[in-house]
Order: sequence, then C-alpha cells, then structure tokens
Amino acid sequence: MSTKQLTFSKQESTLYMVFMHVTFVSLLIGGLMGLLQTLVRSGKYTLPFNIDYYTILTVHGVILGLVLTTFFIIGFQFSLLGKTVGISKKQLRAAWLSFWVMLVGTVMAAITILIGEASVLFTFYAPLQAHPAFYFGLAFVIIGSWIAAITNFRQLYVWKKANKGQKSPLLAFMVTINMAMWVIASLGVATAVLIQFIPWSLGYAETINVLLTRTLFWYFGHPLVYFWLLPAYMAWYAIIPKIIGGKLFSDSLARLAFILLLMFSIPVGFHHQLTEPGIDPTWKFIQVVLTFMVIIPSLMTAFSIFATFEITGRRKGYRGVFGWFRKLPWKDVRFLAPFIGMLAFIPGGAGGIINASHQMNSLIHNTIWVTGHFHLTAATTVILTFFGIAYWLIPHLTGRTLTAKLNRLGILQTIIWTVGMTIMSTSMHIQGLLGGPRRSNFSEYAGGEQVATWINYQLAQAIGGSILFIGIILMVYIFIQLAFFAPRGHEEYPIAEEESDALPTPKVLENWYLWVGLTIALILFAYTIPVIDIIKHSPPGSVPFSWPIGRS
Ligand code: HAS
Ligand code: CU
Repeated sequence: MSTKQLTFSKQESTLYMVFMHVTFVSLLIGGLMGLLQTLVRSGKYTLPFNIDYYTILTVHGVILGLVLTTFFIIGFQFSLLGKTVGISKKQLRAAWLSFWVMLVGTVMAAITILIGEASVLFTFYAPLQAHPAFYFGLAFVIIGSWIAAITNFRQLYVWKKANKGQKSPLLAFMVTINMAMWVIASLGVATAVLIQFIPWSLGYAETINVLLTRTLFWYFGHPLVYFWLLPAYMAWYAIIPKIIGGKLFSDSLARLAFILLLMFSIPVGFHHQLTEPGIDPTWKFIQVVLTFMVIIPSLMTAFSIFATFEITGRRKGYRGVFGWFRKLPWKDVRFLAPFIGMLAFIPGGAGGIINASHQMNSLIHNTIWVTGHFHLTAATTVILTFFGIAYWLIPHLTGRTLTAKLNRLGILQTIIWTVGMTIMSTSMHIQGLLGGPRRSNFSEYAGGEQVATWINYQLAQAIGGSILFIGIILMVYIFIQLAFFAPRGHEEYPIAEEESDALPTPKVLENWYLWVGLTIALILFAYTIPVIDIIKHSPPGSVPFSWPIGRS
C-alpha cells in the first residue's frame, strides 16, 4: 500500500468534524432513551407526561442504530479517503451537500418520532404506520448517503486516473466496497419507502403488501449491519496493526475478505424472515446457506488479526506460547477499546450463527435474545471500535492531542462499557431463552408466573443500562475535551504499512465489474423467484401493484 499520507486542509477537517458532532449528540440522546427503556421494563418506574414506551424505543433504535452509525461511518470514511486519495474542491462541496441532505432528513424523521407520530421502531414494519414526514425524512437520509457514495467513488476514480497502473490504497478500496454494498442494498429500502410507504401513508392506497415491505426491508437490513461492521474491520485490518507497532498482515487477504463480504451480505435477508409465511422454504434454505458463506470472511478476519498480534509480538522478541499476548499495548485506549470489541464478537458471531440456523432460529426469534445479540455485535463490537477510532481521529481533526489523562479516562470508559454491556446483554440472552419477548413492555401485566421469572433479568438490564449511561456521559465528556479543550498538538492518523517483502496483490481483486456483477447475479438468484411469488399473491388493494385501482 502506498504509505504517503495526505494532510487535511482546514475545510476538510471541519467537514469530517461535523459528522462527528452529530454522532456524539446522537449518542447522548439515544443513550438516554436506552436508559429510560430499561428502567420502565424493570417495573419500578413509569414514564412521565404519558410518553409512550414505543416512542422511546423508536428514538433509541433510530438515533443509535441509524443516525449515529451513518453519520460516524460516512464522516470516518470521508476522512479515510481524504488521507489516502485526497478530495478536490468540487468533491468537498458535494460532501457538504450530502451532509446537509442527510441532516435535514434526520431532523424531519426525528421530529415526527418525538411528537409521537412515528412510533414504528427502527425497522418501521408495516402495518405500523408513521406520518408521511417520517418516510420523506428517511428518503432524504438515503439520498444524502448516495451523494456521499458517488463522491467517494469519484474520489477513487480521479486518483486511479492520476496514478495509472497502481493498486488503490487499501483503505480507499475498503471504503468503496462498503459504499457499493450500501448503495445496492439501500435500493431495496428506498423502493419500499417510495412506492409503498409514501403512497400508503398519504392515503392513496387502502392497504400495503406487508410481506413485500418486510422483504425489501431485510434485503437492506442485513447489509445494513455489515455497513456498520465494515468500518470496524477497516480499523482492525489497517489501523490497529500500526497502533501495536506492527505491519499489515496481508493486503490481498484483506481485499478478498471485503469482496466476499460485498457478495454475500445482500442475498441473505431471509434469515430475518425464517418464521414468515408466504416465502417458499426452499428459498429460505438457499439464503441460509448463503448466510453461512458470509461467515467465512469474518473467520478470515479473526484469523488474520490474531496472526498480526502474534507476529508483532514475536518480532519484538517476546517468547513462549503467550508471551506476545502480555505485551500488547493494553494501556493504550486506541488499542484496548477495539480489542474488547473483537472479543465481544466471538460470542456475538457465535450467536449470529445460532440465529441463522433455521431450526434454532425458531427458538430465539422475536425473543429478547435477538436484542442481546445485537447489543454484543453492534453496541459492543462496532461501537467500541468507533470509540477507539474517535480517540485519535477527533484530536487529529481539531489539532489537539489525546493526553495521558484522557487516555486513562478512555480506559475507564471502556471498562464501564464492558461491564454494563456484559450484564445487559447476558441477561437479555438468558431471558430470551426463557421465552421473554423482545420489543414489548409487559411490566404492567405483572403477576403472571412467567413475567415473575423474567422480571429479575429485566432488573439486571436496568442495572446494565444505568452503568452504560454513565459510560455514555463519560464518552461525551471525552469527546468535548478532544474537540474543544485538549492541549494543541499533533495526533497521529495511524495507517499500517505493508511488509517490505509482501507479495504483489493480484490485479483481479480490483476488477469492479467482476465483483459488482457477481454480487448482482447472486442477488437476482436469491430474490427473483420469491419476490415474484410475493407480488403475485399481493392482497387486493395493496400498494404498489393494485393502487390506485384498489382505492376506496
Ligand atoms: Fe446479526 C439479527 C445472523 C452478525 C446485528 N443481527 C440481528 C439484528 C441486528 C444484528 C441489529 O440469521 C436484529 C435485527 C432486528 O431488529 O430484527 N448476525 C447473524 C450472523 C452474523 C451476524 C450469521 N449481526 C451481526 C453483526 C451485526 C448484527 C456484525 C451488527 C453489527 N442476526 C443474524 C440473524 C438474525 C440477526 C439470523 C435474525 C434473528 C431473528 O430471528 O430475528 C455473522 O456475520 C457473524 C459472523 C462473525 C463471526 C465472528 C468472527 C470473530 C471475529 C473476532 C475475532 C477476535 C479476535 C481477538 C481476533 C464468525 C472477527 C481475539 C484475540 C484473542 C487474544 C482471544
Ligand atoms: Cu442479518
């Protein structure tokens, strides 16, 4: 990989920082809602002012799952491209446009949720219906993200033209994969929003084809979770090695893993719909098999990161089977936070494999086990890695430094997060196995025998949630320090270099036509027939295929 790092202009740093501001404001709001939920579910508190439990739940899911992630990722990815391939004046303007369009959409959706007009949860499943402004807001967020994607593609394209014959920088390649996946996937949710939800919420159609909306949502929803994961993988592959004083394990392997993630992330949405009638079991089976394929690049990632740790340690001269392990930079929060994220992904990934196994899915589906699963994967693995990135990215952008004191606070933050999430997520997993449903507040029905068994786990979740909220306050405090008050200086933007004797990366790995083409072929294979079936059996009068004829 080319090791030349570009420096950010003042305008660039400002752009990347605005994305970070939205991220940390979201963390505070979304985190507070999480705390409220766990308190309500503990049965010990009720919400003031008649606020609806599902409004709070929607704010929590949308703000943390959709807003925080998207803003952090797009901002971080812009910075990665800025460092590796650069950004022109025109591209910078396009990037600002993407920011504003996304922000307008976010504010529209947020307001409709907050006034109680869109308590439809982060999956906005029909037949729950929101105010049209919610769906328009979502459409803006998606369009804004597409502007960002096109800008990113253009950034790499311009660089390639100027550097004929050279392989693209690894991180630029990875960003392009993630954005390609995002664009292909979000076409599904955009279709549902534009041709189903908007006409339906405006009253142009009586009913809506629920199964089709869910299918279009999950066509997007699984790649959505990989859209969160891939930036964490970028850091694991290409940034952590530098922080621990090592080199890139293998440029080719990292690229191959990302290509496999692109190909197999999309044709797998049915693993969220295994219990749904109306989808032929054969196609469910096929998509389960494809889901097991997408596990492979994650196992490759686990292997190569472990290898990087060991190789680096041994090079530094540490002997014995585990000697190298003790010498990892445990006191450096830029390493510790993402490392705990990796550890959490071992049970998190195992849980995913359980979920994907058709028969076992029927045990855990729609139980709070699933909530436990994604608090390990998204809220621990991904978020701790994002925090780990923030510790150097924010001061790099603001021209400040991560002081020893802030580093210590960061370590404390990581420990608080780990303890809080362990308590919360473990109790969710167990309660799920005992049949505790997800997304429901039944503390008001106390008295039933089963509710009595669950309530202890819900108390544990409230304890975990309270600990996590302390972690959030601390993280926001650290962010404010790094953004405005830490001493001025230069903080490194750590990008790992390739081994000097690394084998050349095969050119075929950069054949975009091939990989995007295969991705589309796999999607068509996995979805065409079942979607035709679903449309053929559309309920009468439902959007999109029989309106406005079906209008009363
Ligand atoms: Fe999932 C539901 C299957 C990964 C998020 N998932 C969800 C939902 C979310 C979510 C948000 O098949 C709920 C959606 C909703 O609201 O309904 N998931 C999987 C599978 C994987 C997986 C097979 N999920 C994720 C990731 C997420 C995420 C990542 C967010 C970021 N998930 C499911 C299924 C459902 C589901 C079903 C539906 C359940 C239902 O019925 O509703 C796989 O990608 C997992 C592969 C991962 C691994 C782990 C590799 C380990 C690594 C770490 C190595 C550590 C090192 C450190 C190197 C195989 C890379 C070690 C060092 C030492 C020294 C020890
Ligand atoms: Cu999934």
